[in-house]
Amino acid sequence: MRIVLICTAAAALASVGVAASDPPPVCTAWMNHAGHVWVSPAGRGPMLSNAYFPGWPDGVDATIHVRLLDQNGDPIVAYPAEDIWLGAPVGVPFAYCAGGTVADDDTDANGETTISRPLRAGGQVPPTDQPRVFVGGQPIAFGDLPLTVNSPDVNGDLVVDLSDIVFFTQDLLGGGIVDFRHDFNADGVLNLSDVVVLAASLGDRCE
Ligand SMILES: [Ca+2]
Ligand SMILES: [Ca+2]
Repeated sequence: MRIVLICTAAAALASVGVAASDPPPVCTAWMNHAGHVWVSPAGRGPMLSNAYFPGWPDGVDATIHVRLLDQNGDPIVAYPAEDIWLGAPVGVPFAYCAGGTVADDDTDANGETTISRPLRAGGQVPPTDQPRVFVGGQPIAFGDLPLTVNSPDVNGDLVVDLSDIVFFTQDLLGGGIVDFRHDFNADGVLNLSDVVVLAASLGDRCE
């Protein structure tokens, strides 16, 4: 039987009169380093544990860590990986394949797991937004995740095809202003390195 875990902010519970002595499960997500990844529906992009960050040519570990504790502060062990995934708030143009952004493993003895594998996804999480971890379908209330995402699937329909290339051409001819959505390696330049990613990803779709 699948457990449904509702991780609700304590402040929100207080507002509806739930006693402070009966706190909700505490679900936390964090990253030890900010980073950037490009993603494709086929999972062709880099691992979060080897993400891009300006000035760090060897990559950074932008793994997302998740910890689930119950009302008593004890770890929630073996919570299923497929019920923990990375998404984004409403309005952020980030799309993902079914199961394409789930946790690496079920939660361990400390109630912890990670999200580090290449995401099977498309669209963007621009610097003005942040992704969000969902547990049992509910967004984790407390989580600061400085991760940006872009994709050769620019329009986020989870297929990389000619309709996406149109956007690239627009950006390339746009007067030298690098559009975030096509600077796949986050180096502030739109050049052959980014073209290579787009070309290699043509035809990618969810499996
Ligand atoms: Ca597309
Ligand atoms: Ca670039």
